[in-house]
Amino acid sequence: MSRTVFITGASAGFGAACARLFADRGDRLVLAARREEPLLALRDELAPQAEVHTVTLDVRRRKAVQEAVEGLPDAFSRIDILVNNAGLALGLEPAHETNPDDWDAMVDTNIKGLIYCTRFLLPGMVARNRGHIVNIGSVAGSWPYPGGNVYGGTKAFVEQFSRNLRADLLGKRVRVTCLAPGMAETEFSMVRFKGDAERAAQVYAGTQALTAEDIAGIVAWVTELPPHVNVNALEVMSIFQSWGPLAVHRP
Ligand code: NDP
Ligand code: 8X3
Repeated sequence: MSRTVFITGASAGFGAACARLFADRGDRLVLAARREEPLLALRDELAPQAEVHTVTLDVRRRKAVQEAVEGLPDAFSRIDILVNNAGLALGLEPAHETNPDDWDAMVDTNIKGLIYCTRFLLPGMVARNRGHIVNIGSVAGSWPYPGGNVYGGTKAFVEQFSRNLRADLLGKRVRVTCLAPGMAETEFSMVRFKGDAERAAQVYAGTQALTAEDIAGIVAWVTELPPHVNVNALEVMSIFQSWGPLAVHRP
């Protein structure tokens, strides 16, 4: 049975890969991001397979999110799956050296954007007693690393918000999953390092990171489990990534 899937951050990376995979499944798509051009290119690419509605949207703007949801054309208005994926890291400096504008942008996108999309799409799911919200967290939400400061904090929020949504939704047929990927090669590092392509490439050099398609496959899988099965949280890494030891300062 075809589903209607709302994907934020669909212009690149995980979001675009999710769009391609859900389109393969025959689902109807609402694709949202700030950049219109890649969204339209994706819509044209997927047109032979899927009905696609694009929304040029900055998820940080609460009113714009509300208007986008309320303005969905009728055929796209009953959202079955929300992939809350739009997000970013900016910078890797220690906390005392960061640009506070970067902190604002991460909080506004990764936390506030995600809760706005949830808040405006969830009532329809509850009313129809049918839905699934897949929130994209990160290993950075559980495992600290130098320079992860606010980015990791925003992803810890996503984890706990996801659990609290489950608590609120007990008794409803609305599922919530928090998927926490490790290092994956997308535009993520280009964004984090503000267009420094060489520094971004170094993140993935000499190893095999996860791909956007790996993550899309997992997103699709959790939505295709029997309706009573809720994957609450899932952490996934490339086999080439693991944890470091606790740090000790020895002056
Ligand atoms: P990309 O940079 O490739 O994609 C990020 C997407 O988010 C883009 O489509 C971008 O679109 C969108 N986006 C960013 N800000 C906004 C905004 N204000 N409003 C709407 N859309 C926005 O990164 P990934 O695909 O890797 O990242 C997707 C998610 O996965 C993020 O939440 C990230 O934190 C998380 N993640 C990434 C990991 C990685 O290693 N790659 C690992 C763990 C988690 P546009 O610029 O057009 O608005
Ligand atoms: C992205 C993974 O480890 O770069 O969320 O923070 S990491």
